[in-house]
Amino acid sequence: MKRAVTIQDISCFGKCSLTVALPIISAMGIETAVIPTAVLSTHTGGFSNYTFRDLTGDIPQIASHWEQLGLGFDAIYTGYLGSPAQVQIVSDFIDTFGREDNFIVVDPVMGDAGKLYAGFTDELVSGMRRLCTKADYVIPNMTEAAFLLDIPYEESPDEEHSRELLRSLAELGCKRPVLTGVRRGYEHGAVAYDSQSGRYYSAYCPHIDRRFHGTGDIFASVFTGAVTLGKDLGEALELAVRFTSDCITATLPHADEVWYGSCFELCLGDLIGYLRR
Ligand code: PXL
Repeated sequence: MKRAVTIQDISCFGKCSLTVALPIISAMGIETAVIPTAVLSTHTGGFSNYTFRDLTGDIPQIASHWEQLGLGFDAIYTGYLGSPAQVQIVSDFIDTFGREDNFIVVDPVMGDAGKLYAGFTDELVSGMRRLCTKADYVIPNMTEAAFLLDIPYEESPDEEHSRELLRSLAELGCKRPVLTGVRRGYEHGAVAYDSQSGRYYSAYCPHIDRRFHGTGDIFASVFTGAVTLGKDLGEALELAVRFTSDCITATLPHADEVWYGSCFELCLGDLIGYLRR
């Protein structure tokens, strides 16, 4: 059985980060270990007065216990990290547990719609930029790509411009950047670039003009699961775009009630079905 570890926060209410990654990667038939980086009462998008318990100090202790146990992982997937110090500790974790035959996925979770999430600073952006150079796959949205590249945010670039962004991300040291939120006419999707082979990949689905919280985490979780199962970059991209689109579609009838996340639970059966085909 394949084994992944995902390192990100638990938002106790509001579906994102670990409460999305753990069920999705597990449903894909992969043993999923977790390192919670912080416990929040809710995610930070649209809520105020949320609690935030920082667990940075626990990460090296968990890592050292796992080292004593001789544990290894086929994939290491990092998401929302709450402080520059935490980014550094996660980077150390990658140094310890990264191997020739496993791979690292960094989702540089920092913002959306052109803005950084609450509490995020330039220092965190610089830390994330360094972390990305350790990854085999980096999965920014357009906002995160703009901050990583230090260029103005552009909402939905076309495929040609998004290829330029991919090449710039590769120049920063991201081996295989995957960019989400790309438009092609009435379609919406993601593009990717393998800087070693020089090949580009893209996958699209019909555009739905609604945003739901946590869809980036859904995309990154499915993508990570797919590459952990041995799918190639193109197949992983297709599956992640398709499942994220399924989740958005399933959420539309409930859109007014569920501004805190998308109804991915309704689609997990289909995800398992896609993998059996
Ligand atoms: O979905 C990304 C995310 C993860 N974790 C926390 C967040 C967000 C986005 O707002 O606030 C705590």
